[in-house]
Amino acid sequence: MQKESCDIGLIGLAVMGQNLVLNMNDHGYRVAVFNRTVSKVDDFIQNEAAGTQVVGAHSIEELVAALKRPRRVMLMVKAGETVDQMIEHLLPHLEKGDIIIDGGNSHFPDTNRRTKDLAEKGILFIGTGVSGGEEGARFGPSIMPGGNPAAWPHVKEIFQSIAAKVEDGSPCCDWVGENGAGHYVKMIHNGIEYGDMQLICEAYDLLRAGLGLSADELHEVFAEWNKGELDSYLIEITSEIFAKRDEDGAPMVDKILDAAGQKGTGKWTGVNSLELGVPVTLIGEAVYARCLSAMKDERVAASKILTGPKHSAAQDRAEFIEDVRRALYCSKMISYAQGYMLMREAAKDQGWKLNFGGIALMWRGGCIIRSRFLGKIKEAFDKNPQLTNLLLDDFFSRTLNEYQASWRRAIIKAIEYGVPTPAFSTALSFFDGYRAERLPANLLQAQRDFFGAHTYERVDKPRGEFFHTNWTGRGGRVSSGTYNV
Ligand code: NBP
Repeated sequence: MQKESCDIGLIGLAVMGQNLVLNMNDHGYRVAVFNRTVSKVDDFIQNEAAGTQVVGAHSIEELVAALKRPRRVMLMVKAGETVDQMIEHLLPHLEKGDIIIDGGNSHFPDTNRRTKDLAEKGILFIGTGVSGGEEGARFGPSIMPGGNPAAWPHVKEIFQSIAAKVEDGSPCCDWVGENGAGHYVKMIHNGIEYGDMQLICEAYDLLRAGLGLSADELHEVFAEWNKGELDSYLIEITSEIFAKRDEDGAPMVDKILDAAGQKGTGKWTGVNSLELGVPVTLIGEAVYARCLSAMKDERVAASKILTGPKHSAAQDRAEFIEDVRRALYCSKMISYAQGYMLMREAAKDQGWKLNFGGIALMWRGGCIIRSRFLGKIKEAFDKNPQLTNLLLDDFFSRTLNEYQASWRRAIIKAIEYGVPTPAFSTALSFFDGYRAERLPANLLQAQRDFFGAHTYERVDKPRGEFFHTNWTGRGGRVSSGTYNV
């Protein structure tokens, strides 16, 4: 192997790593590769990478020696401790100014820590989200890099050339921000992905319950939806899933056990929303829906004991399908608005300057949540970069106001049918809560003050003045602190 001849090194030859390497190779970059199970290096070079200029290395030392300086090494390995171990293995072979890129789904606090620790050693670290699955990695993913800004000029050209491009040719990749900002935005992307998928599943369940649609009919409905406002990768693949048959000719979707898996990014989003006090209810419900689905045996036992309502089919087929479509679209708007609320709060908390329109553009192509709808989010932030909430943008508010009757009808039907629609329902509750001038929290404050002397503010006094009432006549004069956590 010729020394210092490769543009970039990549460690981790599973599905994402292999496809990213081939993508980089297509764009004229010479890539050196290494994998913990070294036999996979030779296997890759002899098969998928045969005829390319990809170079196989049998040790980290060999990989590093093959790289031009400053060296760029990308990790595409399992997130967590593995990334720290790989960094430890790499460090003795690197020198100041070299760049390590973690392209896995790392948790952003880890990326904050790694960026700082490596900067102290003179190594420039990038933590980047990569989305789009196997096909995205191969032909153009969405790439969300953050970390040490000094590293960005060294990887910008490679990343933007291999990334997906939107209609006008803009790459779905730009600098997100310092430290863990890239992985944070990828986490929100994945959380939103959980939400989108759950919404589609609820639409499917409602259409089955209300109209008894067959897989072929569902294929048609989703294909039709994909031609309009809901045009997106997830609606498109859902339509294709309904068309797929098993070997015996039965719809493949009916052969799959209804117990969902998850790898943690949705949960991280939910936990972060609780930590920052932002009501990201839809993603939370989407995570819980997966948890409930996974309790398969318990549900089967419960189904023998707990009964649901009896119901008849929906009366008007076209109207029902349109109600469900609009419920899905409105709920999706709420989910993205909640995701953006969380990003805004995290940016404040972490000192990141996030470009919200730019993030929508990065998600516009290549990634799993890519959709026509993201163009609307980009437009909203282009019109007003200081927009406090997406729901207040003209397009969003107009659509929600116009579609809400359908959205409410769809949820009423779900309740009548006994079909669980946690995401549709929480979205509508959020909408009704967010637009409420007055919520029942006055009573809640009274309760808190009653039992714990937690104090309350009054409608007839300035904000920030706190009062305590001796509700029973038996309390003392001392109240609790007025801090919020
Ligand atoms: P996996 O997440 O399945 O990781 C497999 C790779 O990690 C293999 O190269 C494996 O080496 C290596 N690895 C493991 Br596992 N433990 C290791 C250790 N202790 N030391 C060194 N290497 C180790 O692969 P993937 O699905 O391609 O994903 C790679 C990263 O990209 C992950 O962080 C994932 O979350 C993220 N991601 C995945 C997708 C997707 O659609 N799959 C999309 C976006 C992001 P081995 O061959 O020796 O076992």
